[in-house]
Amino acid sequence: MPDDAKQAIIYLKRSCPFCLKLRIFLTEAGLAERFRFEVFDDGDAQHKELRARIEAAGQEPSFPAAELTPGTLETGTDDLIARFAAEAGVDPETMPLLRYYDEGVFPRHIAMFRELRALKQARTETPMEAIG
Ligand SMILES: N[C@@H](CCC(=O)N[C@@H](CS)C(=O)NCC(=O)O)C(=O)O
Repeated sequence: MPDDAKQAIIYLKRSCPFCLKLRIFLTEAGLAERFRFEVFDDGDAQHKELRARIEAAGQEPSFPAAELTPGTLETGTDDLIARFAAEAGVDPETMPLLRYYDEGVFPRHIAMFRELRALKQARTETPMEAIG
C-alpha cells in the first residue's frame, strides 16, 4: 500500500526520544507497515499546527501523537505502545532492541536534557557579579 493511502498516521518529532521509542517498538513488533509516519522538526509549521490541534481538543500537546481515527490525536508513548502491543498480541518486555533503548539511551537522554535545562536556568538566575 502506498504510504499516503494509509489512514492511521503517527506524528513524530525528529529530535524526540519518546517518538524514537514508539518507532522502535512498531518496527521491532513488525507493525510499522500499518502506519504512515509524518516526521516534523521542532518549531516548524507542522509542529505548530499539530500543537494547535491538540490544544483545541483540550489536551496538553505531546509527541508522539497518533491519528488512528481521522481528526483525533492520541498521545502518551507508553499508552500507545501498550495498546498496539495488546492488539497485536506482542509483549514489549521481550523485545531486545526496545529494552536496549529503554534501559540505556532513553533514560540517559532524558537525564541529560534535564541537566542542561537546570544549568541554563542557573546561568540565567546567576548575577554577572557572582560570575566575576
Ligand atoms: N508523557 C509524554 C511525554 C512526551 C514528551 O515530553 N514529548 C516532548 C518532545 S520530546 C513534547 O512533545 N514536547 C512538546 C512539544 O514538542 O511540542 C509521552 O510519554 O509521550
